[in-house]
Order: sequence, then structure tokens, then C-alpha cells
Amino acid sequence: MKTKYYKPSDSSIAYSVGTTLDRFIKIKQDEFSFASGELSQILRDIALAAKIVNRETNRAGLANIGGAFGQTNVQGEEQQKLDVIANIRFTRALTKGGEVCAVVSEEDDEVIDLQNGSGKYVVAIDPLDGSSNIDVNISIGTIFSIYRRATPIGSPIQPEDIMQPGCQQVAAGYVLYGSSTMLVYTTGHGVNGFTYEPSLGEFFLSHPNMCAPKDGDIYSINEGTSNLFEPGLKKYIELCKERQFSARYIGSLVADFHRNLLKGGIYIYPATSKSPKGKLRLLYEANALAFIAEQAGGMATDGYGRILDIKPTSLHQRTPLFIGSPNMVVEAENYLKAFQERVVEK
Ligand code: AFP
Repeated sequence: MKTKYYKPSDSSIAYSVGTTLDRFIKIKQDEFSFASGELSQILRDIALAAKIVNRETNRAGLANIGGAFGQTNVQGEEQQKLDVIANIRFTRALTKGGEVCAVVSEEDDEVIDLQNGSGKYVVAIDPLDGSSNIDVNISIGTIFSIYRRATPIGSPIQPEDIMQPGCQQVAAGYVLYGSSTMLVYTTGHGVNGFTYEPSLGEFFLSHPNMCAPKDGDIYSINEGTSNLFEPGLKKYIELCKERQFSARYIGSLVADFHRNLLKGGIYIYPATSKSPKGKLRLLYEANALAFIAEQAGGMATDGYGRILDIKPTSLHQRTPLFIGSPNMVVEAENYLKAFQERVVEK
């Protein structure tokens, strides 16, 4: 039999289309000390569900899947139809994948036990964040955290499997359904971003080794409640204005976070006198983004301490969030603490 070596063609038709998410995951699989392909499979399952949600999101105006579902979730927030669709899609993908034993979702009051005796992992997910933006065609996102279960495989799910601090995450990521759809994730070895190519149905590596600028000039906060902010935060926002920083806030955490990660800035969802724990959820919003921020050289705190060190005490626990460029987060935190001290000293 005659053989010949493969020689890539010089023709433009043979240009590389880039690295697919699948291939990238496979290449990087060896980075996990406990790697055996399961974590890679979960990432693939999430990517598959993201493609479906992306398709549904793009048809939202046409397919009668916009608008409210007619029920509220455990947060008391009105569920949108796409919230429900996304929740089903991600849960289904994680169930079929077979690597996950339990899912915590913003849309479900309780932990979903997948009854999977061989599942080593727990996933916390906000299937569709910023869903009040769906009907007005503004970017929305999915946020996910992956943990290894703490108790032996095959035994009943225990609270300690679920209530793990963010520093125990083995992977985390988000999907941004924006002007293009992106999946960004970390497994604790830097952060990489992939852009969806709809005609090929694949995510391609587009943002390798993402790094948060040390400093920035964008601040993202809903100032509508500024009269309820802590005094230190009011001062910090004044400072941002004195420096003529840009205010950018669209009310979709993933989109606001992503912008600041690329351009340099701080996203703040603070405690207020009305909501001392803020609005965002620790387990399936703050933790994932905090892990990504830190892996990209950024920072995430609740204004007084590291997000990833918070030990959760309840499933849908809320936390204030200060996240983004490290110099900005440190400065904001210093304002909060300095002013608080002054108040205490009087
Ligand atoms: P929805 O999913 O209800 O739209 O909430 C989105 C969100 O959790 C987060 O994505 C935003 O940053 C934040 O709430 C916006 O909240 P405010 O409307 O209070 O600014």
C-alpha cells in the first residue's frame, strides 16, 4: 500500500477555522490533577445547552416564548418563559451527561437530586440571568459553577456537597448571549473565551488567556437606589464622577461583568439599607464570576472580604458584589471600610 504524508494546502479554502471548544477542552484536560474526562464532559454538556438556549433566545420575538411564564421563582421574581426553557435545557443536558449528581438552580427552590449514583460533581447555575432584558432585546447570560461533591460518590446528597465556599470550585463560566454569543470559562488555569459560529454550530477560541486590566475608568452600578447606599460607597461613586469615569450599566450581570473584564472597570451590586445583603446570589452568580475575575487577575469582594471565602449558609443566599479591575475594587473597599471606621469611632 502506498502512503503519503499529509501536507496542508496553501489554498485559502484550507485556512484554519480555529480551535473549537471541544478540541480546546480535550487539549487542556491534562491540567486537572484528578482529570478523567468527567469535568470536560460537563463543560461540553453546558456548551450544548447554551447552543440551544442561544437558538431560542434569537427567536424570542418570533416564537411566542418572550414574556412572563406566569409564576414567580423562589426569589419572588417573575419567571420569564425563557427562564423556564433555559432551566429545563441546562438541567436536562447535565442529567444526560451523567457526571453530575446535583444541581442548584436559581429557578428551583430546592436542590435537584439527579439520582445519579456515579456523579462526582455538583453544578450551581443561573440558567438565564438578566431575563427582564429578554423582551427588549438586550444581552443576557448564563452563569455556572462546578464543584466536586464532598461526600462519597453514590451516597445520598448532603448539605456539605452543596454548601461549599467558592474557593472550592473546580470550574466556572458564563455564556453571554449578546451581539455575538460567547462562552467564557476557567478551570483554575486562566480564563479563555469562545465565540459561537452559528453557521458551523461551534464555539471557537476567540479570547485566549483573558486578563483583567489592573485599573479602569468604567463603573457599573444601579444608582437609582443611591440614597440607600452606605456612606463609603456614596463617597466612592462621587470619586468616580470627579474622575469623569464612564457610567455603564445595562442590568445584565454577565454583560456588565464581561465589558469590564475586557475594558477595565468595576461592577457593584451593593448592600443597601433596604437590602443589606444586596440582590445577587452567592452560589450561582457571585462565586462563578469571582473565580473567573481572580483567574483573570481581577478581584471580587462583598465590600469587606473575598467572595470566594464566604461559607454559604443557605441555598439562595444573597451577597453584595464588588468585582472587576483589582485597583478599583481595592479602592472601593477602602472607602467602605474607612467610612465605616469613622462612623464607629464617633
Ligand atoms: P433579572 O434576571 O431579574 O433581570 O435580574 C438580573 C440581575 O440579577 C443581574 O443580572 C443584574 O445585574 C441585576 O439583577 C440588576 O438588578 P437591578 O435592576 O436592581 O439593577
